[in-house]
Amino acid sequence: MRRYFTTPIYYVSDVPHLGHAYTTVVADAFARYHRLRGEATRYLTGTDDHGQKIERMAAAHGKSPKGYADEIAAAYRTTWQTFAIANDDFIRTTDPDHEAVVQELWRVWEKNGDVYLGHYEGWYCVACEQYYTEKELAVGSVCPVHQKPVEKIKEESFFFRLSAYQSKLQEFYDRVLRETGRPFVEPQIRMNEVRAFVDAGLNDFSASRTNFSWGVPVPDHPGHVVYVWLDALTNYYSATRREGLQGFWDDAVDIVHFMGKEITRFHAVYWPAMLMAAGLRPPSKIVAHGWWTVDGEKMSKTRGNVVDPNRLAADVGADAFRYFVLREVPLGADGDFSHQALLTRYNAELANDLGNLLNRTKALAERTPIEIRTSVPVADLGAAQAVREVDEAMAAYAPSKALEAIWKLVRRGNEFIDQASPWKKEGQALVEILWTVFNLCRVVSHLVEPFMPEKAREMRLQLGVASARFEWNDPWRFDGSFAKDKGAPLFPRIDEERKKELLSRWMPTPTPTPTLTPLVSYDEFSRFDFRVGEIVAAERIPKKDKLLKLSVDLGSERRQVVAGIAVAYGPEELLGRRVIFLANLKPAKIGGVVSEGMILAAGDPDVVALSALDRSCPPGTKVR
Ligand code: ME8
Repeated sequence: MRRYFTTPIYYVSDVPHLGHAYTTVVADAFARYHRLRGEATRYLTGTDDHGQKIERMAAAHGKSPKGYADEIAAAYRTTWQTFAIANDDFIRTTDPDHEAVVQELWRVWEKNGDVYLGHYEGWYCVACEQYYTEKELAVGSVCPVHQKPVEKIKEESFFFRLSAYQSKLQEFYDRVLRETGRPFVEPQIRMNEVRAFVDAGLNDFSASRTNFSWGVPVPDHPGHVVYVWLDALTNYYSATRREGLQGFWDDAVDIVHFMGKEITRFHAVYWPAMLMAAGLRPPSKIVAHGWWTVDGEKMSKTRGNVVDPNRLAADVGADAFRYFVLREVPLGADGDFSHQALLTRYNAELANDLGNLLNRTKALAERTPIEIRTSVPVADLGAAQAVREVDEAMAAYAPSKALEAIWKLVRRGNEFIDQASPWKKEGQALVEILWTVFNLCRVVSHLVEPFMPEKAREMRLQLGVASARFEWNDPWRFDGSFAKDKGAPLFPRIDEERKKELLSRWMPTPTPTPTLTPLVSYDEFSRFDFRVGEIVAAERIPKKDKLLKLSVDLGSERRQVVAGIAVAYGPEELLGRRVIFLANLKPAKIGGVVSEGMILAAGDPDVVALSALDRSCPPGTKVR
């Protein structure tokens, strides 16, 4: 069967982090696994270049949206190279052929009455690129996801007639379950959520924007750009319209979209409806994985705990990262990324179990001056069983289980060496033992390939079987011979000293609590005029790495302020934030720029968090 795997196309708002690397590694493991089994497989990833968020972010960096998107998209491409991601294509929503397909679908939807013109009024969160109803907002009328102020927007807007697709979607979900025995959305818990959402009745959603222009123009309606999610979701289809792939979407292809659970609804409800409305088949499967926290905390720039996969790759190797994230958390469950756990698994499972198996095998061969070639049938130590278990696990979207099955085989190999005592044997008995452990290593090298492609290749090089063919359904069979030259260890052990060094580099150091300063009277305190201020503009100050120039709205006036927060915050994150502002601080020049006031922030000497209000109140409101 032909297979088509995709990741979300990532926003070009920032460079890739742990979460993006995770999804991309997961999808890569599936694509590589199916290729290994000889199935025709395509794998697509890319970037989501459009939308108001990107437009604003680019402006805050003083760049054009396209120029800014180009830089971040390049960082994505480089990162995927580092992680040996074997994608066949990299799509960007600014690719002209993608834009043309979005417009083509739009025309079909409009002709059939699936998009129509109306008015939209609602609360918009730019960070989510999503409208919220009054009810959905969090305490203080802020975005429930970002806790940032939302914007009230009323605009002429096209709508997508999602309401017409309720029963079609319900029937579709039922059909997938009936025909495949598995839910359309995996894991089941996410299917249940989607089903409940659809069963509750679907509303038409806003399908175009008029308040900004960074998007695909709506055909024949100047001033409207296509809603960024309609544009983005279409990527999976538009990529199959590229040269040589005509008809790909119509074929009996297994189309599987991987993503984080937070965007399941877009993929499991909007996307199939969009396709149905265009007379195209829906995808086969949505796989929604869980959410990573880091050392028990939400990952955020403000906390300074965003995990940079490139740094980990440089320190312990890209394949060790791939192995860890795939093995540590069952796909679908939320997970905590613990740096300590990464090192523990590295030493126990990669250096010890797998690395040692190969080292011992090579050492045995070195001490034994015979050619390791045999046609004598010897027991496969469970290799065929491991292959079956990997198949079952991958069919159930459980890569962590596949790795467990492979590790059972690796440990069996180590036990076999212990029990067979090759150092006491000679002649044919010795050849058989050696052949068995070599062959086991060879099988393992193929089984780990989807998960650790570079180390798998290195293993085969060291075994002298780099170009040997592997029969997935007859894994133990091998007619060639093995090489005996000893290579470098696959996974050098990380000793205590290095462990400490790595952990101190990876984990942000907590700031010590300063001792409290002497008491002040209320009179002294009341001389400070604190106000609610809204940050309405933010930019970097050339050659001053720590400083940002802000414009703060105090209701009756605007102030220019220089704030030493550039290490913790990028300018784009600050727009629209309401902070506590000291309004009667004497103006002073900071970094050569006049500053008229001060925003309050936590952290000394380095800022770690900005002050905030837990409910929305207008700029200028007195704070006491
Ligand atoms: O949502 N844990 O892009 P995005 C696990 N452009 N996965 C995480 C994660 C975390 N903490 N953080 C991010 C978008 N991810 C849209 C998608 S698709 C047509 C458009 C991963 O840059 C996860 O895959 O915000 C999540 O779904 C994705 O990054 C969101 O990436």
